[in-house]
Amino acid sequence: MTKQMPKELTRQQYLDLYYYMRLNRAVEDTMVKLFRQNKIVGGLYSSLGQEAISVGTCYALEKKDWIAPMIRNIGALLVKGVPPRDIFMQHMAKYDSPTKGRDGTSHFGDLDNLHIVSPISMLGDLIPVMTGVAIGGRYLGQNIVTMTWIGDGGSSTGVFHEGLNFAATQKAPFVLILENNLWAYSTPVRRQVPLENLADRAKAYGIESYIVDGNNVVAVYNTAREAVERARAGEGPILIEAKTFRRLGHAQHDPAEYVPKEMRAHWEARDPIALYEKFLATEKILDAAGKKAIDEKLDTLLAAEREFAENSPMPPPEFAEGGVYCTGDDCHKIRAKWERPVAEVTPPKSSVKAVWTVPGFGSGKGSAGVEAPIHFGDTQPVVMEKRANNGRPAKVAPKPATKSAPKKAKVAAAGASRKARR
Ligand SMILES: Cc1ncc(C[n+]2csc(CCOP(=O)(O)OP(=O)(O)O)c2C)c(N)n1
Ligand SMILES: [Mg+2]
Repeated sequence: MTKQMPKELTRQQYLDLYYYMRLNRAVEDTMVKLFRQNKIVGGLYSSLGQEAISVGTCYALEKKDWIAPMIRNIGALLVKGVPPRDIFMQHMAKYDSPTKGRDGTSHFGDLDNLHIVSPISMLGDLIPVMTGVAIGGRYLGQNIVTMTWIGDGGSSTGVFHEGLNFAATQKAPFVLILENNLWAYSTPVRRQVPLENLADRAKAYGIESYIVDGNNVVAVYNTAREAVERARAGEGPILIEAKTFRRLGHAQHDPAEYVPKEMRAHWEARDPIALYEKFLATEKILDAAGKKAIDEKLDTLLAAEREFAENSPMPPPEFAEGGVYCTGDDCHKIRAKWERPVAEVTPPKSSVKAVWTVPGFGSGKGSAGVEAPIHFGDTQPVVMEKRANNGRPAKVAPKPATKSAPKKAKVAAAGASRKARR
């Protein structure tokens, strides 16, 4: 399904999308300067030309929702509320950075406040992780949606398929954004996927998908918003393919001379910020004075954030000795934020009824033969009929629950009840 551009945002929302795309680009431009000055430790990746995707998708989430960004999703970090100084310091391995200089690029998260799971470099691995966060949230009655991003290249990893299948069978409230920027390092998408539309990968798992122009921020936002709402309502995971182009090389070291000139020219003429500025001017949402005010706001903000980052010290040398292996509470405390009483969700009482139930994905029998609030192969007959035959009636009735059903059947939980939805 391809989305159009309905005019249904408020003036402030239109302006927010513009501001965050500009901020995304300005933060990355600043980091290119820092890189050239040898102040960035390690590689530097760019989302030039892809800002509409990170910004438009993350802007569709609510504060309580969870994201796990990848290397080209600085825009999503900014929309979630990460200050530019943290991004600068993280790339510069400074002592005041979120990881205190122990890790680089965007390898940091914020589990307590902003609900950001740190990126995992192994492409695709965030899909099962964010599926887990989604079903964990559902179990705890949080009504959250989780989101992560994957590239065209990453969509060919095994874990992409395992993860999406897992998300689909669990009806996880999870939205996956597939940024098809036509290149994976120097490999063109045509050479690594025999599909015109990568959204078609969703068909293998019986889930919904959308295709959207990744350079049109309003279309991206509207599509993501619809997907997020559907996932939150219990419809299961949704895949969105955003079609775009990687304007720079894989990272700063890569001049990307393998990209045909005509292809580059075609996409440079479709810059998402320039296109959006035209739209905002036509719709009389942003005039020259408004644009100048945003220019100045960004200049002031980034000068201050950069100064703070540059003045932050490097970690003391002896700091390198610690934290290699977690030593428990003196390293970092891991505390679950239970929204249900701990006793209720841990053994021996953990088979208590789920807060929500997803229609068609409800209770089954646990190993003890009693009703448990989760299915592990103990699915209701009507569900099996639908799934096994693409909605047509099944010829064979599904097997009843067996005694060998795993013990875990009692522990985890199923989905969302209408009661808990907001
Ligand atoms: C499982 C795995 N294989 C290989 C790599 C090395 N690697 C990092 S980025 C990349 C290319 C990714 O291309 P794509 O998924 O299209 O994302 P893009 O860089 O275009 O945003 C590769 C091969 C990795 N990180 N993880
Ligand atoms: Mg790619």
